[in-house]
Amino acid sequence: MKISALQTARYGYAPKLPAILAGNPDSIALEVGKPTQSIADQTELKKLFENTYGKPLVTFVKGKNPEVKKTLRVGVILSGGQAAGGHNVIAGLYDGLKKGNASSRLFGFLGGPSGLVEGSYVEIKDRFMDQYRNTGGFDIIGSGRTKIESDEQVAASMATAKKLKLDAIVIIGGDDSNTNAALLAEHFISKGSSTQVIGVPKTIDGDLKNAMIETSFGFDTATKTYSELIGNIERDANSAKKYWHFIKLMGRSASHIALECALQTQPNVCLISEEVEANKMTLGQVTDYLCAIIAKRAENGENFGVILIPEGLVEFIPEMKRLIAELNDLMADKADEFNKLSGFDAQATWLAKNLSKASAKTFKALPPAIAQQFLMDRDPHGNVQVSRIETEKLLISLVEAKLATMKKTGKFKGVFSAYNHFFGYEGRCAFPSNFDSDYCYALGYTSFVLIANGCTGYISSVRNLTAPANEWIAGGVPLTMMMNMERRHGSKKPVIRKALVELEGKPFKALLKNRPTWELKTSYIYPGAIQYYGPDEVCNEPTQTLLLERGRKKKAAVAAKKKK
Ligand code: FBP
Repeated sequence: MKISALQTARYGYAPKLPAILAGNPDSIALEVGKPTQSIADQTELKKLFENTYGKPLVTFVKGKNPEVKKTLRVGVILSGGQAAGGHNVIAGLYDGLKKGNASSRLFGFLGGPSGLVEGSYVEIKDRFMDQYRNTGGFDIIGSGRTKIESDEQVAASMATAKKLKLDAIVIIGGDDSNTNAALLAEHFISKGSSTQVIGVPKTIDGDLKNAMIETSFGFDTATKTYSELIGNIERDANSAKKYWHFIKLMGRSASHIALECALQTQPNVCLISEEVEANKMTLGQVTDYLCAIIAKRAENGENFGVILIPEGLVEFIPEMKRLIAELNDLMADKADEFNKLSGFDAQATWLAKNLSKASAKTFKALPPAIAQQFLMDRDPHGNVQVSRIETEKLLISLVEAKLATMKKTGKFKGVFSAYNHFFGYEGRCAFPSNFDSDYCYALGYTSFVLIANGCTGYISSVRNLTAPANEWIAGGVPLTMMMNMERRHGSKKPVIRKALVELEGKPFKALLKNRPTWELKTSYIYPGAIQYYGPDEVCNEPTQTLLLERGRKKKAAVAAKKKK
């Protein structure tokens, strides 16, 4: 098989490891913290997670632990959307297992969680693993979005674990998949299975984070890839000086990706869904805001610009949010009736009768092509598939209409010509940046250490990420600590809380501070492509979000010298 020169070169990249993981696995001990609490709804969650609720935080420290030398049999699952670095999580887990004991074995479940339910797997061995080191994608074993929920699915998963004599299963996924990992860990214990379950924080969306999980893997590579593309478009816009580019960016509900890309590229506008919601902005007000900037730039002779739109925006506009919530409930509660309707016209007539008056009006006002996108199948977790709603096109059509009115009254004197873009899939399978290569390998290795120490119901945690990799801190966080109760598919369910953009947080404040300048004065930054070889500031820089949230950590040795 022919492979690219970069792929060949990346096979030779040795991920940097935290010092604690660099030695022999039997010299790692666990420092066990105090029992933990869930972030909310403690009483309900305690009842639901009788066996796994409230476990302590664990941190790896130097010590002795000959236990890690035992032979282990582990299964691994890639769950949900692709994120750069997944292959390295598996590589870190594989190398850890083999370092602990060369007879340990790793099985990869094919096609996501359904591979566990159906008992479809492949054994990962040296040659197979080596083809995927430091590469993007999830093609090593594939991924999927099946949710292991029903009693039958849990029983089938247990049967697979029993057949393969699995000591543990590692689930590499986002908030929903890690919620699934927590449920599975609990089910396994309550049904007498000794198979442990460990989660790994994956998602380009960057919304699986908290005090102990500083970022999810894939966010770094995805935002750098999109920022390269945005920078290229900015330079084109500033050269041609005749187009407005409306760029929707993946990220589901949270606007972390859009915000990070804005900090990297300084576009004219970056909408932040969480801010739109806080200010209760209607779709009309969002349109007015964009038109005001377009008109002002036109006055300066600049009939061009770049606007970033977070994928989940429509979910945060009050009237749209209400509409989506009603649609979700209706499509779940009256699924039989809804599924019998043939064609959009029949659906629209049925919805006009079943939606509230306000939502029916909102739905009717949408261009039919966009309205249809609101009715597409929900994902297995009951979420509307926001990546399929063409918000960028919707905004262009609303802006066009408004500017035409403004032109008549002399409030807009420029010309408006727009292009729409959607960047999502372009960034999920890029070669992982050095950061993601290192972080993922460390996360995989950490899962091995957690398993070898008998942990279950934990998520692998690697922290202190703005310090050099050898100073990263590794350990485990109880999954129940990150949970609360939320409404899904029409009823209350235990879930890991999504981290949305904090309006009091430093990344958003950095945008706020610069916004007035970026809106009117062309201030674009062109980050260029991800670099894998070269000086630190070119190829090892973490995201702006991480740097602003955590602060830049100096090398410990340098910091100690300065203190003296
Ligand atoms: P995860 O939450 O599973 O990591 O998915 C991330 C994501 O890329 C979202 O940003 C996007 O909305 C969604 O997946 C698209 O899903 P699909 O790959 O099924 O089209």
